[in-house]
Amino acid sequence: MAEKIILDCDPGHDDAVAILLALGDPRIDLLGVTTIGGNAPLDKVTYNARAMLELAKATDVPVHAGCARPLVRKPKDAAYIHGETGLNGLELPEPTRPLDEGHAVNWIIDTIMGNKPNTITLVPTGPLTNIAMAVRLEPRIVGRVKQIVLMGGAYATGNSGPCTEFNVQCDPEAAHIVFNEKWRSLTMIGLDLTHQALCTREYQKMIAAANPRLSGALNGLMDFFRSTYQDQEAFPDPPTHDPCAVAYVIDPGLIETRRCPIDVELTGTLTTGMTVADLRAQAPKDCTSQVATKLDVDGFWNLVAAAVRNLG
Ligand code: PIR
Ligand code: CA
Repeated sequence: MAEKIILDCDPGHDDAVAILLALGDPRIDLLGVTTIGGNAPLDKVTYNARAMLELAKATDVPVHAGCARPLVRKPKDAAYIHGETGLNGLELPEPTRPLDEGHAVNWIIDTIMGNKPNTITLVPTGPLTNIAMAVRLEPRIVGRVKQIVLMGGAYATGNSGPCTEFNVQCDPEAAHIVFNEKWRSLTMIGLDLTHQALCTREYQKMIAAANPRLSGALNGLMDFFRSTYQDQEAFPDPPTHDPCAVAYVIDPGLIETRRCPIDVELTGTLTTGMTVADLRAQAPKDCTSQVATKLDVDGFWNLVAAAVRNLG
């Protein structure tokens, strides 16, 4: 039985790859895509999500637009990495499926409450505003969700600041809500893990060769992502963050984790938006949260290539 997931995202080059992985791998049942303002404003990322589904010929998957801004802070974007559209560098087909009606937060709640308990996995790969809103509106979702596997945070080095990761820093109050709920299981796929998922030119060749129809789009995505990552973050190749969270749902054996309490700093002078993971030996071990530490890099890219091949 395929794992039912809700992908809450802000596409974004790596979110786009996460969508393709979720669609192409037979072990995932993508119930719907919800969107959140992050890498680009809400209208742009929502269009991008719909266009990516069109590109993958997955017009049966609903898209619900979520929150346009964080709970407390001013919105910010990541045009310096993803360009003005959020997905600069590739030509996308016009979506044929109209945007689905209903706010993402309501759709997330209705989907979780309308399915059997312990069957739905939440995969947030953008700021956590929608998830926090859903938790406050319907607290029973926390006990009903099978697991939450999120891309966000870092226990060591940040990206948008020395020790802050972009998604959590965008909406730290929302992240604080999400990290402080008693989920059955919460896995933080942070930068500590995703900075290992570099799309080298070799891996890019491999995933592009897996699907001739999508090779132009994949090369467009990765060429743009590589050039901004070289210019803005001094990386040789782009770390492909978001599909790592989907990969963990598909095959947890690809990612090593460590169980630990995690909280979010809201009042630091240098650290607001930092995820503080208590990795001390004496930290309580009765928590349900864990951080991702080590990626099977080859296994990960093989998984992406196989999924892209399946998309036809
Ligand atoms: C990536 C992102 C934002 C800013 C930078 N510099 C790089 C986006 C990605 O889509 C991913 O979900 C997360 N936020 C990584 O911080
Ligand atoms: Ca993202």
